[in-house]
Amino acid sequence: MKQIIESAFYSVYNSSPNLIVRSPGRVNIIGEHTDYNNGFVLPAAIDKAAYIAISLRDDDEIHLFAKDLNEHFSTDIHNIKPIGDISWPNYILGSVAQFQKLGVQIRGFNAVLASDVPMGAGLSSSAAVECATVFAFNQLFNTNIDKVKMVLMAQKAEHEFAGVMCGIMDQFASMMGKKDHVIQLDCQSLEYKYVPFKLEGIKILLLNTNVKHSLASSEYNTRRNECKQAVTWVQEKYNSVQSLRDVSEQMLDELVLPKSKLIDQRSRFVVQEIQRLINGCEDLNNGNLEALGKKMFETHHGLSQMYAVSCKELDFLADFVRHNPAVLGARMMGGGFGGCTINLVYENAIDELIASIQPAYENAMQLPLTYYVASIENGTEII
Ligand code: GAF
Repeated sequence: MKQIIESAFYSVYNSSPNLIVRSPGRVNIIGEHTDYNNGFVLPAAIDKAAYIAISLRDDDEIHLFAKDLNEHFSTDIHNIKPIGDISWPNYILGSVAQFQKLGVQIRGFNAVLASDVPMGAGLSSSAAVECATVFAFNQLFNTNIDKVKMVLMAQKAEHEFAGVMCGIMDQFASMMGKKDHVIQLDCQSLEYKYVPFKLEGIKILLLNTNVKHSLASSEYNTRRNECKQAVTWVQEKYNSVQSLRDVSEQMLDELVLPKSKLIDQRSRFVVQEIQRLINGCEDLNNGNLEALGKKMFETHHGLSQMYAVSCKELDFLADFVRHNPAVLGARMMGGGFGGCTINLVYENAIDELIASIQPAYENAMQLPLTYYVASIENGTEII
């Protein structure tokens, strides 16, 4: 990839880049829609990544080229604002804007973006671009910002320029990932620990529905508000409660269920999921992957039936593998309404599984099913 992006840079700008940064996509083993509720998540960076090649200019102009889309975009440093018609420049511009907000005197630059993180697959292709850009700027302008602060800047780029009020998980996983480890992240304190995840004979198999329903970002923001509503109702009696992290199912029985069955279902899923992750981490520490896998299926059920962020394509894939003894666990992953399922599968059974699930899915959904065996890699880095 390094050579490909270097030569693309050369052919567009007729010079070599000062810097190339790689920032990966992510998977999440368990703990979905818990990050913006101050709960825990268990993500990891993977072997699919966004790459940004970049050089500073002597003037104020910004020139961007997205190699995979063969699209150019230009603006200047006095005019950095979200743009409406195409999305990819927003991830870069939103990240650069964070440096301007800090008062860093930035200059114009030329950049080429390339990525093998499939778009719309729920693998955080946008967080990868944001983290790559923030990391590159920190390097180019010697701003010495620590990595967790850079994660927060990348998250702000998504909020302010893409309009998705995402939690911290995706940017954290992309920036902080560590080879063969998952990150057990407390999204309230941002304390984290790396847990080894090198599983003998077991692989992470991603099955891509190849759909991204248009509801995805509007429903995401709606779920956030539904969770907030539940917290507000609980706070009427328990005023020390700050988020769903502090809420129990008894509190929901008492203060949310009587008011709204829908808000109860949404918030109950989150309360259960936070606990499920804590128990799942114990399973992982005890090497009990069967138990962890069962919890992944429970997560899928909750995301589909209670949190209502699944879709028929994701449900098809999770249901298809549910009773397959070679699949320890499976569930939809990420924000929902399309993208991938994550499956923990015995390596020697993958070919057989693909041979049966691919035609079944394509026949039922009239869509292609693609798949990736993901390995866990390091987070954002200069290459
Ligand atoms: C998306 C968001 F970007 C994350 O912050 C997280 O909320 C996830 O959906 C759901 O767990 O990927």
